[in-house]
Formats: sequence, structure tokens, C-alpha cells
Amino acid sequence: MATLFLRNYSRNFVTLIYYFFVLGFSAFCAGLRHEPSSPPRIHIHNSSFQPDLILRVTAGRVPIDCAWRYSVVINGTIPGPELRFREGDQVWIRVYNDIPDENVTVHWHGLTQRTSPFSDGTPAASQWPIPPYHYFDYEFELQPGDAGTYYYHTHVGFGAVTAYGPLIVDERQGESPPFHYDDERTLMFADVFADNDSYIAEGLGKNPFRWSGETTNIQLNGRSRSANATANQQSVSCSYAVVSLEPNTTYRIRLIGATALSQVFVAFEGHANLTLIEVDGRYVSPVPISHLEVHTGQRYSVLLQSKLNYTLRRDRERGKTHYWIQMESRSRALITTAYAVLAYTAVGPLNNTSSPDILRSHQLSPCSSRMRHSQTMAGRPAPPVARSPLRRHFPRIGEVTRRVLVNITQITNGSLYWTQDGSPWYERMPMEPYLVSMYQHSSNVYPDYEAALLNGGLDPKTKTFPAKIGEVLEIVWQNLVGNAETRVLENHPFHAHGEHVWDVGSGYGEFSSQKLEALLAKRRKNGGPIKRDTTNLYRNSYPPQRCRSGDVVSWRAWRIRVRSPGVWMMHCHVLQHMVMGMNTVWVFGGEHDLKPLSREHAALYLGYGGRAYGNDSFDPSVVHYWHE
Ligand SMILES: [Cu+2]
Repeated sequence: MATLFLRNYSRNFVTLIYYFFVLGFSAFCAGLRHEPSSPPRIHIHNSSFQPDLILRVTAGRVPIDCAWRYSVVINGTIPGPELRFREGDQVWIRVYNDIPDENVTVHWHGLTQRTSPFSDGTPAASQWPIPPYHYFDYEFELQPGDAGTYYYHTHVGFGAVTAYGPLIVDERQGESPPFHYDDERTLMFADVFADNDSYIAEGLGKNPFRWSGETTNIQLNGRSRSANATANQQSVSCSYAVVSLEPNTTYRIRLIGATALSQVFVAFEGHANLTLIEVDGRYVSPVPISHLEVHTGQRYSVLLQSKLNYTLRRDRERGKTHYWIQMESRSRALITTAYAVLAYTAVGPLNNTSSPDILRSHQLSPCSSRMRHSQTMAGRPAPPVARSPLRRHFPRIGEVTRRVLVNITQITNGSLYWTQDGSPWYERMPMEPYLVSMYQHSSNVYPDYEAALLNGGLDPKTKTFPAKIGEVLEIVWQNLVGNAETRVLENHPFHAHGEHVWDVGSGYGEFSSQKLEALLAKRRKNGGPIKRDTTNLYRNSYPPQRCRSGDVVSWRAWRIRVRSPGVWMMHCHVLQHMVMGMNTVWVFGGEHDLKPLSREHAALYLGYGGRAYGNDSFDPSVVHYWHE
């Protein structure tokens, strides 16, 4: 009896331990990922449903850079309104498309949509775009560790050149950021193109090809003063942006690259002691820097200590009443220089005849790597990032299950387009969004994993890159010289949807494992790679006369643990390049990994303007992933 008891006891004990670990760990992981505890349900969003926020996307003539331009704007302003949430918030945002003749989607740049994959805002990949005079209710949840700087923008055509706005995530109520600051300012950079979006997009797809031209100015928070402005033009939109500061204050300056094309170098006159604390929505251990390089899609936070009263007095006695912010588009054939102002007191109309060349004083050539090193190499995860065990571990080489080498090059045959392993991807390509097709078990668009393995990762039929949950991918973007006619080489800020990637780093020439390991050894001394969502594939300073078509001049490597089922784009964030096909679509997980959704649920999202899309006379039916 005693023996039986002991045997049962020990078996029960083992069982107990087993369940403790297996169930406990599962619950722990579910808690970390904030998985919904019960299956999604359909709700009809009638008049009793109140979204947390409403964004209205319109198009019309708006004042930009001292001229009028037909542009897409959000809630009538450039930038659109600042959206502010806290970690753990579950959010519904209703987006109205009030444009009579264009589709719209909105992407929440940098935020994972693993818990609501229809909300990623990528037309033809994860959702049908919102037709004219319809609306779509985006739902998403801010995850633990998301506190940081993001933005939102439209994801159709060239509209994001003006249709963007800041999105800030704060710590949970009662929690503080890991760095002290008294106040904060947000700086969003954008480009200026005189031609309207549809004309630019048409030209980029045309034969013969018609380039958009380079940016004519760089805007800060929707403001810039054109060099062509007359003395009489003194409106707010035709003036330098003014960032107001109080003396003796520590500011968190959030910088958001919302440009279409420009890689913006930025410096603050008289305020060169900056401390980098955040990169792409993740805190990093503090890094001292004097100025920044912000490409489209990237975000940074720096701490800036404002001047003391007596210093300001001394400066005023010398006639200095304000300090310039200099912005330059580097790495283009034509460098555009623009200015904004740091001011401690009200400033009247300004002209930049007195503005100094602050960036030049930093002795930075367009190819300089010094600051690049500070920003992308020395930064390492700050302690708060380690709160989530899922984020802590950089995948080592032994864990990598597959390397996918993606060769990027420009092809010209009258028209001009960018290819990844020989294929461009355009949002017009699939017959229906891949994600919807997956839920519908539609085999004609379902990626063929085995075929992809035999083709370097790209499924030739669906033009997607499939991966299985649990794989650890090493994605290497390689920059190849364009074909003989153009020999084009450019910088490409690659952006990952779905989740942050470990940015291993970049190098010149052809990629090799040895180069990567040498780079990693160097980076480990500085704390190791950090997680980002937009990193630059540099073009190298390769002498054009030595370029041969097809030469590999540079690479950038990412590692990613595949754990978020869904359809995620990874693409160059230069709007022109996106329109020209520089996009890839990744399908993470098979049908059994996707969130449980019946055919009935998925059918809501199946048609263009389908039942998940509302209008004046139709209340949409929408899947709720969480239950309040
Ligand atoms: Cu690009």
C-alpha cells in the first residue's frame, strides 16, 4: 500500500512537475505575447461602436514649401495628428478614405501586428485597400517593450510623402522610461516634390521611365521655407519650423524619418552633446553623438541638454538669438540642404543667409562611417529591453536554420524597375491579398515552401518568401550594380514588417560568412547587435568607372526568429523604389499556425470593399481578436 502510494505519488509528482513546466511555460509565453484567451468573434460595428480614434484621409490642394500641391493628408494636416498610446493598450482606429478616386491603407510603422494580422496596412499582402468613401477599423495591441517612437503613414502609391504622422508609445501607467528627461519634442522629416503623387507614380512605372526628380527641400514637422519664396510669403507653412526650448532642461528629442527619398543628416547648432537612447522603438545603452543620420522609416531618440540662462545671455549679447537645425539629404547626386530653428524665445521671420554649415564642421563626407558606427554599431540593448525573454537572445550562427540571400539590382529596358532575385513585387500583383487567400485555403496563391527552398527562398509561383514558424532566418540583402545602361547603385533603407529583426550589420563587397563573423566579433565587444525595423543597405563608395553590371558592392544581414504567423512585407522604404518594385513579401507559418479564424470570419476580408469595410449606409462586420 505504502509502495503503491509512493509510486502513485511519484508519478503524480512527475505529472505535476510536467504540467507545471509545460502549461506554466505556455501560459508565460502567451502572457508575453498577449495572446487572446478565447477565439476571435465577429462584431458588427454599428452606431454603438466607438473607435478610440478616427483618421480621415483626404486629398486636395495644400500649402507645402511656399506653393500649392495636390496631396494626400491625414485629418487635414501635415503631419497628421500625434497618436499616443501606452504599452498594453488595445486600440481601434477607424480610417476613412475620403478620396474620391484612390485606395488607401494605413501602416503602423514599427509596430508588430502579430495579434491582428489584417491590420498591418499592406495592400495585397495583408489586406485589401480601403476603397473610396469606405472605412476600415484597424485594431492593434501595444506589446510589452514597445515604448518608443513610431509613425503611421499610408501604404498605397506615393501618398506617404505627405500622409504621415507621429505615433508615440509610452510606458504603462506608473512605469517610467529608463532615462530621465524633463520634456520632449518630436521632429519629423519629410521631402518636397512639386509634381503630384499620381504623376510621379505614373512616371516611375512608365516606358520610357520618368524620374520624380530629387527632393527640392526637407520639411521639419510639415514646415519649410523654399529658396524661391518671396519676402511677402510669410505664412506658417512657408517658414522654418521652430522647435522651442526652455533653458536648463533635458529634452528627449524624437527624430522620425518620414522622407520619401532622403537620408537626412541632421545637426543642432550649439547643441552637439547629444545622447542616443532609442533606436526604432527600442531603448539602447546611451551613446554620445554629435549629429544623426536618419533614413526614411528610421526613428531615434536623443537626449539634448538645453543651454543655461547665463550662456543664453552671453550669446544674445553677441547677437545670437536662435540656433539653426541643419538637415541635408546625403548619398544622392544632388545634396539638398535645409534649415529649421531651435529657439528659446519668440523669433520673427528669418532667412538663412546667416545660417552656418553645421554639418560640414563635422567633417563628414557623404561616405563617412563615423556617425554610422555610433548609431548602428555601438548601440546595444539597454536593460529595460531585456524585460522580455523573447527579445533577449540574439540568434547565434549555430541556431540559424537557413540563410536567404536576396540580390537587389536595378533593371532597365526602357522602363526601370528594382528586382529582388530577378523579381519585382508590386501591390497590383496578387489576385487577392495573400493573407486572405491563406485563410480561404486557396492553393493558387498559397506559397510552395519546397519550391522556394529550391529557388533561393523565393517561391517562383506566388513571388513570396515562405518560412516556417520556429525557423531562424539569416536574411542577407546584397546590393548589385544595375545593368549596363544605368549601373545604378543606391542606399536602400530596408524595413521589416511583422516584427523587429536583429540587425547583424553591413559590409562591402560580396557577402561571406567569414565577413559576418568578423563583424559580429567586433560588435560583441560593443554589446552585440540590436533589434531594429529599418536598416540601411549602403551603396558603398565604389568608383563608378570600376562598376560592372552585376558586381556585388555591399550587403546587410539580419537574423530573425520566425514566430509571428502572417504575411509581412520587407521592402526598401524609399517611396520611389517601392513604386518601382523594390518589395518582398514573406509568409510566416502555414495555415495551422495562423490565428484560428473560420472561413466565415475570413470571408469578411475576402472582397475588395467586402463586409469588413464600412460606408455611410453599411455597418462593417469585423473580427475582434480580444474581448473587453
Ligand atoms: Cu531603395
